Amino acid sequence: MSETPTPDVVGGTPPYTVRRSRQQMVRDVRKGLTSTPKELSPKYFYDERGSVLFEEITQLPEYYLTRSERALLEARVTGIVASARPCSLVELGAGSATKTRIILDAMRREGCAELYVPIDVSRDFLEATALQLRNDYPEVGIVPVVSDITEAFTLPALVAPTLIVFLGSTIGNFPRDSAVSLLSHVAASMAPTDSFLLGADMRKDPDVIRRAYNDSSGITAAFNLNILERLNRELDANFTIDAFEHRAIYSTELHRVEMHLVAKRPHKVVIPEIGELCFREGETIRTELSYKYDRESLDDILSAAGLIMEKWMPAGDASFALALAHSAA
Ligand code: AVJ
Repeated sequence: MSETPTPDVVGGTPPYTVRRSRQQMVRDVRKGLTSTPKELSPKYFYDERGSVLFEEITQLPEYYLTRSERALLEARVTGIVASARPCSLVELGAGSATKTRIILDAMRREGCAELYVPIDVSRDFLEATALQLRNDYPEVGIVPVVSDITEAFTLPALVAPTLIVFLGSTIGNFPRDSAVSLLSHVAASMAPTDSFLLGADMRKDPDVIRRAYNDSSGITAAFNLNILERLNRELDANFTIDAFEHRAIYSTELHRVEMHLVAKRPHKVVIPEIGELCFREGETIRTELSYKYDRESLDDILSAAGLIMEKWMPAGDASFALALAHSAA
């Protein structure tokens, strides 16, 4: 991990990063909505409202992922910290860092909790998370970094060894090749004493998975539609939200959930910096992929990225798994 202080550290936030990310957003949205089929990156789900809606999703009875991973972490964290012996914890896609506290508590018990670096694309949410963590872990250096994890980012100086964690099965948002390239960056930045912990959702009864993305209280639908509300808020688009409906399907061939927004009627949308977009009735915008794994498919991604799995920790009900790895280099 390169050890130069970065301008994206919250608290020292020059306007440049904000401008850059807005221009990037315009480029991404133009590319996605002028391609066939239309698509939008799931990273744009996570504005303040989207991050709050996702927290609500994690509480839903149908959305088993967070509960499964939390129970697994609670059961295995002592062993993970004993073998990784981390003094620094770096988290990709930290969100509210609720599960991370299980790891920080175990590092504290081991008397080696020096530094926590949460990385997330949602600035406001990350600031709120950091504030809370500073209160609860006054002895730990909390250095949040605002960045899209698929982009190059630099980290503050770390106290070795470092444990890098990527939880919540967010790896599932990335098709194999982009997952491998993302993890290759992680592997390339790891010292021989560093470790990597990956959380991934396992393949299971398709109906269980479908229900997790089509919850009966409609929170996932609101989370999905919020991406259009965000384009209205931030790019002055004129999407009519109820002209679209949420759809989440699970492909048992591709082992992935696909989330879409379906146009209920033919209509036009204008985004000033992009132009006029036409939607046919039934045309969709794909907003997210969420791949599901087994041991082989995870081992394949890790080893292709230059990471060697040293611990395979499936949940008792095989619903979720954690994999601890180190760099092959
Ligand atoms: C945060 C990407 C892991 O794919 O399960 C939850 C996001 N999308 N409900 C997932 C999500 C719909 C979630 N990840």
